[in-house]
Amino acid sequence: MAKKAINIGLVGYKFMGKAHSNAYRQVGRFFPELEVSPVLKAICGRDEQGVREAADSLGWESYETDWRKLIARDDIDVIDIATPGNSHVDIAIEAAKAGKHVFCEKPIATEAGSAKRMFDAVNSAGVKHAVFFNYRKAPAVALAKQLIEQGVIGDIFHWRGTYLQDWIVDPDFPLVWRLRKEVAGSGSHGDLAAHLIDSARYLVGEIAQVTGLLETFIKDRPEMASSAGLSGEADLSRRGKVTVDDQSLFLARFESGATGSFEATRLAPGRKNYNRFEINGSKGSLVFNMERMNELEVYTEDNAAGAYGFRTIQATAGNHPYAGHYWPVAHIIGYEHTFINFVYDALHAIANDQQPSPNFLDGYINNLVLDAVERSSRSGNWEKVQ
Ligand code: SOE
Repeated sequence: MAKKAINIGLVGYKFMGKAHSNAYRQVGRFFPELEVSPVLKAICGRDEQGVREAADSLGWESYETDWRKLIARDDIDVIDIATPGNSHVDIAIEAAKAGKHVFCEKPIATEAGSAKRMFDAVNSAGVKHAVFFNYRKAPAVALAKQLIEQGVIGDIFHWRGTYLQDWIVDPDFPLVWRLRKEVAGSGSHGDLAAHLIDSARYLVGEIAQVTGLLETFIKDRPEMASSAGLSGEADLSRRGKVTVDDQSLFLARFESGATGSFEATRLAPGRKNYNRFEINGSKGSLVFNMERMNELEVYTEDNAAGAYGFRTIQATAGNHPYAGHYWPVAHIIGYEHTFINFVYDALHAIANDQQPSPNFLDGYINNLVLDAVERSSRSGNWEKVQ
């Protein structure tokens, strides 16, 4: 019997637009049990030539150059927001008012006030909503969650998260949108520490208070001549002030009593997408590193005497989350599969009239933590996560 179609309208066609498009195209092939069939109905972007080429290359039936027109179409069921951060709130609120389900890239907003308005809008419209904290959907991270829930590492003492990149260590790398506060809201903080906060909330629990700093080391950069995603062509004749952090560094107390350290930076030469966490508990430890995304390192005290040490689990077997949908054990999967897994979970939830997870409440709490750290970086004090 033909599956019910669910028509997607995607706003944004660059890096995340490409990752999301691939996920909608592939999800039915790897998750045949998904009750609905996503249709790549329309992709939207301001630059007509760019979005037309994207529609062709990414497999969309049509394209729009105005997101309001996309939202007004009655052949769209889900609006997926994959644009820079400052545009999320207006698109999400209009989409919710039009009765569309709303998916949105992380962080959902540039500050918690807008995130709250987005959460209220989807709630009052009674639509489903999801935020693309995709690392929860890596098999090794979902396995870590299962092991913690089974009590394998006991009660958690410490969370230690680091998200290190190095793509702007060149002082002549231009002021792309991720480096402009009015567009991105913050630098490494909202872009990378947001992921650490989400993983910590998913695996350890809610964060009660934080103290930290945001630092900008390279204070000015060339203006942009042209840009796409993480790359950008510099106009070396014009330099502008950098308005976002290069590094975010903070401590946290969890409501559980556990403590945490978080570091995000884009100035760590050699670290390309080093999203790593270590969790220490009363009976063992877990380590994940996105640069080795199929592996989970597990240490438990019950190793045979003398044979102690971290074990490296290949989270690619049929009994590991998501992994059985792809290839035989140890044939490994990649970054794009975290988005396919995400889209499966979100559309499966909608098909069963459930809220996806993570959703705009997770997005709102994430922005509350981000804002608390920003307050602390100004006050020098511990700040509560309101
Ligand atoms: C750039 O820092 C980036 O693409 C982030 O924006 C993504 O959220 C992260 O998953 C990979 O790095």
